Amino acid sequence: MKKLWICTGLIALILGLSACGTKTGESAASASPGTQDAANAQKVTIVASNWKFDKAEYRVKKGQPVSLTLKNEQGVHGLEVEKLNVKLDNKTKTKVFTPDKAGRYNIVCTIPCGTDHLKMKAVLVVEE
Ligand SMILES: [Cu+2]
Repeated sequence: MKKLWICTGLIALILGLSACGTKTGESAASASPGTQDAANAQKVTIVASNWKFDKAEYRVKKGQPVSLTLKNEQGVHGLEVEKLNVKLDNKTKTKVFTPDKAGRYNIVCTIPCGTDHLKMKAVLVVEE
């Protein structure tokens, strides 16, 4: 019986922690009043260099607009979020979209950028 309580406690703790983790992402999207979607969007910036994206995973919430920006810090890279039809490059650096399905979406580089082009991969995690 005691074991069960410990388990429940652990689960509550884990849930609490993950809730905190997502809060930080939300607070980054501080909205300026008077504008719609783009202002309320969860802002995510992906920084690309030779030959990687700055994070392995980028997290957003399902059903809320996402303003996704590509920043080329070194070299020229593009990106595509597979299955979400989001493509960014130096011409289109930011796109606002609303993921309506939770899941993991691969992010790949779309511009043949050199030696380790094929290693440029990350994941957009859309959380419930
Ligand atoms: Cu590339």
